[in-house]
Amino acid sequence: MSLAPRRAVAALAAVLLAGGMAACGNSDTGTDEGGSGDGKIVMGFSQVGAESGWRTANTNSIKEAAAEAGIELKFDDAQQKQENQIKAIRNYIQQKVDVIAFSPVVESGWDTVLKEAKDAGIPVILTDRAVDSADKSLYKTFLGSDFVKEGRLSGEWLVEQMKSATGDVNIVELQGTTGSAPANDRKKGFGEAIAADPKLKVIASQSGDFTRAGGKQVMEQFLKAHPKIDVLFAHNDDMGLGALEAITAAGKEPGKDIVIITIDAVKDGMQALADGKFNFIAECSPLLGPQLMELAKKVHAGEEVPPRIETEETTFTQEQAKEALPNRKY
Ligand code: GYE
Repeated sequence: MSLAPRRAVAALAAVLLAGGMAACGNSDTGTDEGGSGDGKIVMGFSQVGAESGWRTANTNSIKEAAAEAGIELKFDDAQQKQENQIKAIRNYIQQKVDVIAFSPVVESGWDTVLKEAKDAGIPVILTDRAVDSADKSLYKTFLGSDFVKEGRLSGEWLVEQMKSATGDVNIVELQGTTGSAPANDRKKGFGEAIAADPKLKVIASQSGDFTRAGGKQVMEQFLKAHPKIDVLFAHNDDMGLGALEAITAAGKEPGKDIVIITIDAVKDGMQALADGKFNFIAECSPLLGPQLMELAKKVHAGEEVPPRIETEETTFTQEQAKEALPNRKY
């Protein structure tokens, strides 16, 4: 008997609360229509930073695809800092966005904030980089490359290339951001592949943080410390491009005196490959935007999505780079 009035009071309170929130500038009235209030899906995206040509192409792809898909995008650049990403994700949770997507700078340390998103009922999509959380229910899916494979393909090419070489082949490795999935996985894949030939030896391996400046600086140190360097394996084009400067300054010819293998295949990298300064690139596609928006629509609609979606990629030799370069979009 007292139920009906109580319900009415509750409903009134809800209306007042929603009205109050709207007055405070929060456009989300708590309906199922999503955060924008006009029926548009709202996505909060936390980007790693702007450390490389790959990242710039990735950011452009996400922004363009969101506009095309009619998804309202809230975008944050974390400047390569995990704490900034966690802050951005917490903001998105507070703003009650419909979907959170992010490219985790490192693999570890996400469980708490992912749990907060889950408890708030906001689905999370990982793009580009993976997390090491044991609880896979903390995110809906992971869209990105197989970094182990990229490293392995790079290593396999080198094994083939050095088949008839005599004596030790000294390799230096420029690693990506310490603790990031692509740095961990590319190192692993490459290491496993070159283990097939005991004369292939990694004599130095250090992080250049995926940047040109980092690549140049670390390569300078490598060149000073090691008189005989036969091969450079750089975890991305940008570090390889930075290293080119150090190699030339040391009076060596990149691509001839030192064989250079990189990953990504962005335009500047492909140009260096076509010019004979790089020797091999394993592709890593940054154009994840369209697939990400598709996934966002699906998870928002409550549809099932596969837990892992892999990007399709290839590899390039110098000849192949010359052919592909004119049609390269990024
Ligand atoms: O290879 C590198 C970028 O996570 C796959 O991050 C990405 C990597 C990419 O800075 O250039």
